[in-house]
Amino acid sequence: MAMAHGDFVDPRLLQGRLFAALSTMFAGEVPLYGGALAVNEACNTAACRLLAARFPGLRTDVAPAALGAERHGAIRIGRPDEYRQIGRLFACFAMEPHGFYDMTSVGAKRQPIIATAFRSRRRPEHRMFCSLLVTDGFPADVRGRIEEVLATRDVLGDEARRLLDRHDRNGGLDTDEGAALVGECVGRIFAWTGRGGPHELYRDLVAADMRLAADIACFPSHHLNHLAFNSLAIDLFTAAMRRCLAERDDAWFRARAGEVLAGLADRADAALVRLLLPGVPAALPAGEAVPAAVVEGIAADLADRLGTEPFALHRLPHAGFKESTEGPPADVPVLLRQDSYRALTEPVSFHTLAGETVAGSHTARFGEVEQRGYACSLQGRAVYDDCLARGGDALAALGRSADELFARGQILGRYRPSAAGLAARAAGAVLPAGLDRLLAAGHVSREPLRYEDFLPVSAAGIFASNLRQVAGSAATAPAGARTRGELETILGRTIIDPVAADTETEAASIRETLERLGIASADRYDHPGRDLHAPA
Ligand code: OOG
Ligand code: NI
Repeated sequence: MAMAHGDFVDPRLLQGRLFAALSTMFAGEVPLYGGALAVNEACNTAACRLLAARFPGLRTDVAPAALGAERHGAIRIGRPDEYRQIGRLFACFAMEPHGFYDMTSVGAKRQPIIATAFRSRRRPEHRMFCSLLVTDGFPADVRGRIEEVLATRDVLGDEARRLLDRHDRNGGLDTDEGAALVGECVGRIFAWTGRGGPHELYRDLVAADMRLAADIACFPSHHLNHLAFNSLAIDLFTAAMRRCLAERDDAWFRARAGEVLAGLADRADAALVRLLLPGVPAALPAGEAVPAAVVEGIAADLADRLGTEPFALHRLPHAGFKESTEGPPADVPVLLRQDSYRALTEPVSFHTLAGETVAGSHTARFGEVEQRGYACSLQGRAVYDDCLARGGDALAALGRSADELFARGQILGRYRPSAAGLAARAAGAVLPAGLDRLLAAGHVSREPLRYEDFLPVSAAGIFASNLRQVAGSAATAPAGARTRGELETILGRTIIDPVAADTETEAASIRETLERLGIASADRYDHPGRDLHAPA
């Protein structure tokens, strides 16, 4: 669509173009990424067939974002001023910093970085997790060498700098400028160059188990280290990847796929279907038990498909699949679950300080998949974090379904007056006070919010697994707690607190619901999650 000069291109449109271009770029750089994407599509299709069998008549073709285009990437940055520029860059794509992640203090798998993730506030189908190296726990000489190398590079380049200035001056970019900026992103800023150096520093950092610092300081771009996509059934994807990478055989996969799909059929209530397929209508067709033969048929069709040549991913360079899935277990549908194939060892042409070329390799870029769950309330999140800290066995304290999680005050939701509630109000009926009673009487409905952010402990697990780095070594010792304020100063703007934002979304929806039902005392509602210690 042509635009008159001076008209701005919609930054959300530009965001879609950026991530489509990044996906094409990454598939070109890493063949295994394209292969894994195809595996994910096959698995999501099987999950949709299962859901359509569970709710006959359900249309599963209404949520293209959930089914295919949702992505998050990650980059790692060396200098604070680079980090600030990247914040300005993502603002051109309507992506704002959400959440502060201090990875210097996440226990055994800690890493010397702090981070935020850029995304849109509403409909955040694209995200970029941006890490900043913090070197103050490093030995002074190492730190000096890293800073010296970082000081000389120019990742952004003149053209992107010019476009950012124009964006900030004019309040937007026109179509050509937007296309040019996307071109700089995939052609330069986030691209893998296959070049690195100085080799002396790289060698010493890797020898000192400081691979993350090497990945940042010894390469000329903020190269995308992974681009994760969205799974509707992550255990199915994981099993499929093990099969396609020839870690497991066809018979194993058939049995495992049947098991995963049967579990999904058991757990798929209306809230879960709407979580997985955000576009489907709120009123679902009546559910039916899915016969075992149907589940087996779907699993068999998927297995047949994965047995064909395009899915023979073991023929591509790869380093196997990660040993365990990060996040809550399969039957606790909160926050997010993530898994990945391990980082590939890729050839790099290093330069030395004397300007010679040395052939070497680097192991950092990997492939990730994720499945998102419900957004936790502060209380729910505290239960989850507590479980992690204690080794995970207390997860029984978290509900297994949206109803259970709401009843325990562990997730957040969006409330609406129902048609029946509005009709009762119009007829002059006196409605019961209290959300619980309004919900029970069918005057109000609610739907869980989706978790749209990241988990520091999971992220640390992903880092550690892919860098093959036994973190927590002296080299990465934290130099004291880091703060969100520190990163906000670097960015020159505030970082949105996602839990606070979701909590406010819930509160606002409750206020509006009560108002529309003519219940005035909006500030005195009995919030269903107020009593933390309510029995399950
Ligand atoms: C980022 C790791 C964080 C996630 O999904 O938690 C992340 C990195 O490895 O640079 O992407
Ligand atoms: Ni990730």
